[in-house]
Amino acid sequence: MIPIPAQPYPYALDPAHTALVVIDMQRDFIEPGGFGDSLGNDVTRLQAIIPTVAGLIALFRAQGWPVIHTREAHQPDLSDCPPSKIARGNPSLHIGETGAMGRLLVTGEPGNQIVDALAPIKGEIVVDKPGKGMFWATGMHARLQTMGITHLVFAGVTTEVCVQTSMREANDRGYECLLVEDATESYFAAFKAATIEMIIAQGGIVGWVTPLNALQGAVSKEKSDV
Ligand code: TIU
Repeated sequence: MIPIPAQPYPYALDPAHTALVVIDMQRDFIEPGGFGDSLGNDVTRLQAIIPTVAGLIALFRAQGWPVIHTREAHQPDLSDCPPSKIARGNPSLHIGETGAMGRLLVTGEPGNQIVDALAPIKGEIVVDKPGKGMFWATGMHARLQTMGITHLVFAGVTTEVCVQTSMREANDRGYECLLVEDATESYFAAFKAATIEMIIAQGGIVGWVTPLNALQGAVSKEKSDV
């Protein structure tokens, strides 16, 4: 086990059984003209974490630990999108309608892709999820169990929506969850802060939180000690 300095107390990272989950770092949430923009959000807030997420992915790739990328994505016929989700939010464009980057939140469209700077490489898992959480209707739990994964490190957007939902789903399935706090962002600074507080409250009721440099430092120390 590699002890990672974290809140509310050190996280024991199991190097043989840990995967990184990068949630929804898609153009639809991060660039103008996508789904996030259609809901009235300032999408430029999310762009700032791209270098930190890239550093986190690089750490996992260097160790040979699994990297999983999720995308919030619906089938072109929207058969996997509840009408309630399409109607929600009084957006300028609805899910499935055509914007500057193609049809919003539809698989295969330019806006639905992960931003170029964080593009998955061969061998990494890319999961299309119709909900906010990574486990709903994805088969991910069985897949992770087959891989022997017990520990999940989280990054991505948005902190209080898809990241928190996925972390809570993972926590209920028995995974030990660590959120990298400078590799996640929200359209609302207060919601990011509140999410972190909620995760670590009550002795880590949902999991642990740490900055990237603490994770990098602990992993490189472990490597130099052996
Ligand atoms: N709207 C918002 O904050 N987020 C989402 O709709 N999806 C994700 O968080 N990926």
